[in-house]
Amino acid sequence: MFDSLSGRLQNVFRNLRGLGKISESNVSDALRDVRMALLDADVNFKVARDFIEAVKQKALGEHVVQSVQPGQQMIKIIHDELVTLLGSENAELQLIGNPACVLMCGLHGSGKTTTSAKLAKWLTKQGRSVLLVAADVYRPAAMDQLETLGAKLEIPVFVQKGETDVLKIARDALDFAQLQQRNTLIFDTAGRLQIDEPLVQELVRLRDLVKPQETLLVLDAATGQEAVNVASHFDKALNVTGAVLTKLDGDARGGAALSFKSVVGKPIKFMGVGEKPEDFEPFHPDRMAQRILGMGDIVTLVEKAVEAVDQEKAMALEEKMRKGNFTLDDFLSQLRQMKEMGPLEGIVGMLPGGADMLKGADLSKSEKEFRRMEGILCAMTPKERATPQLLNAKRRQRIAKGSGVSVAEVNNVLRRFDEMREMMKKLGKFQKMAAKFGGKLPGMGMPGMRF
Ligand SMILES: Nc1nc2c(ncn2[C@@H]2O[C@H](COP(=O)(O)OP(=O)(O)OP(=O)(O)O)[C@@H](O)[C@H]2O)c(=O)[nH]1
Ligand SMILES: [Mg+2]
Repeated sequence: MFDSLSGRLQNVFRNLRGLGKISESNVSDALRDVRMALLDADVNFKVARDFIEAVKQKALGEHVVQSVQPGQQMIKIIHDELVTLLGSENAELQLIGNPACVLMCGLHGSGKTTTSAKLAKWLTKQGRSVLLVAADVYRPAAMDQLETLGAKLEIPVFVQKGETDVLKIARDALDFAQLQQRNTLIFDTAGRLQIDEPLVQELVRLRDLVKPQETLLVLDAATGQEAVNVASHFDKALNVTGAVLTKLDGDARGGAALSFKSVVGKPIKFMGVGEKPEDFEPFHPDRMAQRILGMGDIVTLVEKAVEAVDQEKAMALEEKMRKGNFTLDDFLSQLRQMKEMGPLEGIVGMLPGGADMLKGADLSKSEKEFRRMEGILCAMTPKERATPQLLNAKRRQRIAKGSGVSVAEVNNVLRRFDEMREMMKKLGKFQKMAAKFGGKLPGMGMPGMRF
């Protein structure tokens, strides 16, 4: 799904990650690449232009959060804007009334019949009693196709073979639904190669008769920008309530998905991701943005980091570490901050590639160890934490007793602390060096994240 767009944006992000500062010129460079990627994905040029402008305004205007690298912040801005572009939130179907009617419309081959069946299955799972209505009177095989699909899913299909009056079919279907106590009707209509007046007129008459709560435009995601023109036409004539994007499992470049909401102003409600009835999902703009950006859930991670870390403290800590003044008190507050960010598994899972990292690791062990370390550190007096040299054998024994562990474990924590302090001194030097080369070390202001 959107492989090419995804790959290009991820390249831009790779460069952005190392960004030490957000400035007009480096933002412009990155955004030029983003714009090209969008245009190549067949996104409407006005949509691409507005998108870039919005990101730029935010990037240059945004208060820089100290604990997050500027490049990462920029990635988050692009992500958020992409979510807005895709529609912000999942838009649910509004099916009030009994019966509730759904009218499917769209071009020839866009997936109306398949989607009608998928939606029928989905709504049946939600507890609705659905009646599929074969309202395509032009293609002889169309009614058979819907009938077969309905039979497979064990969902009734209203068919009047040979009938050419769509309005008559619709009236009879409504009567039949009442008789059979079906509370939801899905009308599968005919498609055309191009949108034309007779088709539109027929759909308008059908709509006026059945008064659907939902008029869904079925859009083939592979159609690119052209899909947006089609969508505008359908919307003008029928005032659609939303779209279903189909064939997202293919090599769709993404243009239709990314342009629809902002050009037509209606939400994408569902997506089709395969030919089978179960290849169908509600459309979630945020999840889609994350898929396109292929970034795990770095956004949530940045948000959590911003919430959990007191920024001034974090900076003071970094300073201390560079100078080698890191104390056991600092060690303790680091442990606690990490705990505030939530379970380790959650944090690692959100990092790009984190899911792979998690496969072999036993993080519950690390978490237990964290807790034990915290217990040991808490059993020390503030004076001992500030001046670890005070910790002679007698004091270590007292601490072990106080925290319910062996002296060896207390020694172990202290050894790790020493190692960490050493590592940090080195890291401080290394960070300075890396900065010279434009690189940046991971850790987001939280050194000591070792799993
Ligand atoms: N891979 C994939 N194929 C799909 C999807 N949705 C529909 N198709 C396929 O697209 C083709 C056309 O689907 P139909 O449902 O017949 O399209 P239609 O809009 O009803 O076509 P007409 O009635 O001729 O206008 C079929 O071969 C479907 O199996 C999808 O989400 N993914
Ligand atoms: Mg059809």
